[in-house]
Amino acid sequence: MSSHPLDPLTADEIRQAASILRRDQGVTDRWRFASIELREPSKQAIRDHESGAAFAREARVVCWNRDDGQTYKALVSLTDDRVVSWAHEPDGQPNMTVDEFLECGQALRREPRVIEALASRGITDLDRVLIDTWAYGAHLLPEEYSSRRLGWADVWYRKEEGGSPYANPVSGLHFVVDLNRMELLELEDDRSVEEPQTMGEYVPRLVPGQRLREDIKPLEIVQREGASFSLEGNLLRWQKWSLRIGFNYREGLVLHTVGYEEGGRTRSVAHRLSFAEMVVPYRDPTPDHYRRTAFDVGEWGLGFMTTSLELGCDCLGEISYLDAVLHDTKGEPYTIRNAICIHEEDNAVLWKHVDAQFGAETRRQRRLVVSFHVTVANYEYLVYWRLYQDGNIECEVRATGIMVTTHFSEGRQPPYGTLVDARTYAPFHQHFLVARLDLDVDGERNTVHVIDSQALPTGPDNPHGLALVQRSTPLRTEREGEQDYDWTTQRAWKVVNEHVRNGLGTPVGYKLVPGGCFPPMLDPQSPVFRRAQAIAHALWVTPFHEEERWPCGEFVVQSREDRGLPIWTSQDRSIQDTDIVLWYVFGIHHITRPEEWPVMSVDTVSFWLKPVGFFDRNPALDVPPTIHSCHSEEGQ
Ligand SMILES: [Cu+2]
Repeated sequence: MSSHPLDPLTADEIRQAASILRRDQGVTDRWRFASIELREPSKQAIRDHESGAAFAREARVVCWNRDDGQTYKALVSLTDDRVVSWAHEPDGQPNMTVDEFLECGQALRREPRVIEALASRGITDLDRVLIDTWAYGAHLLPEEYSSRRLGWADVWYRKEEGGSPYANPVSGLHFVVDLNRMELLELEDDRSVEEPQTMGEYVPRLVPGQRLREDIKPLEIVQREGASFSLEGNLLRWQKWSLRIGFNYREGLVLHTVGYEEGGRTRSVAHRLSFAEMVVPYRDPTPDHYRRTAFDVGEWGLGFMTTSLELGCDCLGEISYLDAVLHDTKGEPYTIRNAICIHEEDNAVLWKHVDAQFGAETRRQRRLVVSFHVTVANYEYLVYWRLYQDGNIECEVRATGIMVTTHFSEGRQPPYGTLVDARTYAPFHQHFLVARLDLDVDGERNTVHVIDSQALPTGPDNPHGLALVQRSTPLRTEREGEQDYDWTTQRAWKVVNEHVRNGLGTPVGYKLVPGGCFPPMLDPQSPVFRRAQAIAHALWVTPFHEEERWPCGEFVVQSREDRGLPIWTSQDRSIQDTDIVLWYVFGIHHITRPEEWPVMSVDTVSFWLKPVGFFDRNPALDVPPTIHSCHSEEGQ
């Protein structure tokens, strides 16, 4: 039973949504369910619920018929047990699914041409072969197959039991597959590169001569009285913060209705925070890599790729976990145990001053962390949303896992990557993340200002050339909302509510402090850039629209162009004093390093949302000292 309109779909609700479509729309066993998710209620419906109104439950479903390849989008009322709408999507190729990934690997392992190609390279133990299937972009689809649902696959090989497949690329061997028929269409086999002797293992027993460090003593996090947050269903409360945890197949973790309590009432900061897309172009035009342009959110789904977390490994201390419920392509629900981790962390000093006469006053900083991890084939992304006692919100992403590598012939290393092992390089690539930030700063009527620092020229009022001012320019339309980072002005963006003033008389606001943003560095004509125009800017601002959720378009598998942000914003709607959504593009410009082989230590990027005049003064003055001596009045 769901107890709040924002709770993710339950297993029963997923089952019900699928069975309604089987009953009423002729969805048969030849169909696949690509996605079944909650249709989230409107802000009004949430407010109505808070004043006691009943709420209805609806599911959004995307499914397709494998026989004719046609895609349909449905809206299903679970409350009324009926189909609300059913629409054919002639140009829609649904997201890739885990079932297809697994079935494709199995089908190819049974395929005589594949068995023969592997045998000719001395690979006969098929249990040690890993076949990774990737999605295509429309521009690279072979013409004769352009109407099909296509995957292309590369091949990896475990040299020994328990060994890493990504240690050993089977260079030059690729398959093109019809995913609806699980039929091998093309086999590309270039054996011109001889396999080098490499060592790509990271599990200790497989690393030659590996001795583990012996000088690490246990570090334990103990909270004898338990953690200081509470979790009732999906409602999370910690100190003055409150929010609801959501989860879906595509964005994975979603934070809803993030608020901070002040003066006995909850002040809204954000209605919804999530990752709406991730684009990973490999910047290597050689035959092994030119198709490698992953849209990890739109093609695969961060939810579907979410992995279970383990206490003491992924999270340390007093942890609460939430499970996630998703579904397979038959519409059968399954549970990802411990999908979301919630815990508190000590984060060194929050504030401090040493008074010459009376000594130090020091407060330790706590933060509440809500996190989840995804594994997308060779790579993992670890996502941490952190709430701080002084109203700050930090969003951190860590990339780890195993880099894609490829072999080359003696003396022929391509310039598009870094040498990491014998005749082996790791291609350069980029990870662009698009955070969807539906901020509601003290209500829905918000305006974004671009904030630039500017040094004034020397003159009569500024004889020493010291004057620094801040230019605050409201962004009025979607065109103006297309923003790039400017290092020379230390640019940031502030979301203000002109209708709510703080005690100082200025409008309340929250600032997006950019981090980890970089330009796309792509030719405007390059296929991946045409499909991912969303990465052209560091920030986009749109007026809230329920159907505008996916910045590179809803259907990015085999897409030809970006049907998300560039289409929506071409209307050049007003973004002033209205309910707005910020789309922040950041990530990792990954120039690979030898130290990232054979497994990559986390590469970390983050951005912050910080209150600017949201409070009248430091809201964390009331944080108590942890021990007596941190407090000067009694600590002398
Ligand atoms: Cu990377």
